[in-house]
Amino acid sequence: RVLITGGMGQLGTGMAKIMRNKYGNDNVILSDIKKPTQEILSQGPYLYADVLDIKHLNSIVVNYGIDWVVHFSALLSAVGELNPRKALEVNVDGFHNIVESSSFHKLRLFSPSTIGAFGPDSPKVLCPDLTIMRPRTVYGVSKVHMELLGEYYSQHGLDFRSLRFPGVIGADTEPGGGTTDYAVHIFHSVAKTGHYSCFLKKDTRLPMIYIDDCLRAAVEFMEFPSEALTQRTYNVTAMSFSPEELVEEMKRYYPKMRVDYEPDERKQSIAESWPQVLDDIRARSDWGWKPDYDISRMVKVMIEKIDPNSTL
Ligand code: VAH
Repeated sequence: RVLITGGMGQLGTGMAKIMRNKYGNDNVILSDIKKPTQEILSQGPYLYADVLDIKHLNSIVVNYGIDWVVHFSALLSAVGELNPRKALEVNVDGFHNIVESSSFHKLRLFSPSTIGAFGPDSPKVLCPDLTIMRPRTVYGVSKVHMELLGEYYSQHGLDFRSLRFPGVIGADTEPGGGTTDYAVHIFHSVAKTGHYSCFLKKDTRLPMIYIDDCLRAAVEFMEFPSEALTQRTYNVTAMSFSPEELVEEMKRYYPKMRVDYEPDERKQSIAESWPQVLDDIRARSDWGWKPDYDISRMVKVMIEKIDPNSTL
């Protein structure tokens, strides 16, 4: 049985869908502190779970016979800078509870990390798994802490696994408070109005991944035999592009689309502190990671989903 925390966020419902297809509906429990929609409720088991309450987490693990935890609860980069205290609470205290409960009950724990764990001193291009990590955001600091603590517990028996995801792009659910969110918002805005005002400069290059690849990576990685992994934390990536390169690709479907660039100072400086291209060679060689979506396939499927008429 799998427990997914942060179930109402960008990745939770998609993850539940994939895992329910594989392991059965009742074997995947989605949880959050938010009230779910009727649609989410109708798809399978849903629970209130506050990651800040370890007794409650322990009671869920025991009462529902949980074996795996997929821990998605976190505040993202941009929103974390607006409320660092809250970000520390959810991302650090919350993780302390999750890692403690997972270790005590001998669970397999997946907790995503991010390109945000890197900082301006990390290599910009082909940033490897092992390198200088001096993030400048509270989000990044909390994720480095999460990686290190997970790896520490894994020396003492916990089956901890983490992937450093780039910006995740998907049509069904929207990210909340991230720096890479523009690459999702642009599709909705252009479909509605033909226009988008971008909060990053046009040449800000960042690593990205389409949500199906991202979730498949997480499931394949979680299913991989523990002994065959040579590390507990891996980079994964699929593509890198700047807003203007994304616009170029979208113009094949929307030749008349207009984009203005009005960089948000905070988000711009966060984006500039991150690598532009990740090196995920270890994920590819150790457990066979391979993305299916490049920029043109991602743009095509995003537009087909969000604005089906425009691709006719
Ligand atoms: C953010 N999407 O922008 C997140 C992320 C790739 C960075 O973890 O904050």
